[in-house]
Amino acid sequence: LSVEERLARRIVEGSKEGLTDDLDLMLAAAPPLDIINGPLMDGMNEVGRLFNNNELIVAEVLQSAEVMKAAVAYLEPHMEKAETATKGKLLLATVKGDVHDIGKNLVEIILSNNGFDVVNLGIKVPPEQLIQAVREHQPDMIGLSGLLVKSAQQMVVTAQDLKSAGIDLPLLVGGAALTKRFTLTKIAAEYAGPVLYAKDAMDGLDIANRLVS
Ligand code: B1M
Repeated sequence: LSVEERLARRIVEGSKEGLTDDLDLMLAAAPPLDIINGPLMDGMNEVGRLFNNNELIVAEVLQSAEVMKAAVAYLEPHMEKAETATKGKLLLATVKGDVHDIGKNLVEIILSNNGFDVVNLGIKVPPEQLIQAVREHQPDMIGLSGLLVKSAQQMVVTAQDLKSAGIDLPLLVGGAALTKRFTLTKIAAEYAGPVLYAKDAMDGLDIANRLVS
């Protein structure tokens, strides 16, 4: 097996054995983000496929997620860090009812490495908590993540609640169940400020940079 195949397989099998050795091998030739977006995401997507086919149980998916998290944590110190003054503050959360946080945490890592101050509220964050955090932290933008189909709908509800609370900060949304179309037709329709869809964490950084420039 190639090193890429071995890494993807470790994610699928939920095994950390030899993980850092292979990450070191890959780091010699590729930047950390390419490793995440390449073999590690391939592994996660395969986990999703197998889970969907009832070939994996939740406990196994959780183990895969642990390996993914360990790999990202190992790669983080190797990521490029821009030496800039703080560009702005992002309030970040996985929406109510959703526990998926790997993508959200990737957004946190990438934005904070690139000059943003990120306040990560964690998972299953209800709109009330978000509204309170906006008042407390005075962010420049809000980032919502959600992977479940019902989370896309929860983003609509969250946008409505934010609007009712008089909040119109730019809303950055992302996650596997979302599409640009849903964002524009359903979420933006219920919100007072701009709503921007990010297909991945790097896209999120590009959008955040544009928002503060
Ligand atoms: Co869950 N899960 N899961 N799961 N899980 C999915 C999402 C699923 C598609 C799997 C499947 O069936 N094929 C499916 C959703 C089905 C649906 O709604 N259509 C699913 C399900 C059903 C469930 C449960 C309901 C299972 C159950 O209990 N019966 C349950 C839900 C619990 C809940 O939330 N209430 C559940 C639980 C779990 C685990 C806890 C076991 C674990 C999560 C662990 C964790 O996150 N700490 C887990 C995992 C790991 C997955 C899959 C396999 C992988 C997700 C992942 O981490 N991907 C996933 C299948 C899949 O996505 N292929 C699946 C890697 C990560 C880097 O990608 O988060 O998409 P992602 O982030 C991307 C982009 O989306 C984007 O950037 C990242 C890339 O750079 N992005 C943003 C994300 N957020 C962003 C925010 C931004 C910008 C970009 O700006 C703010």
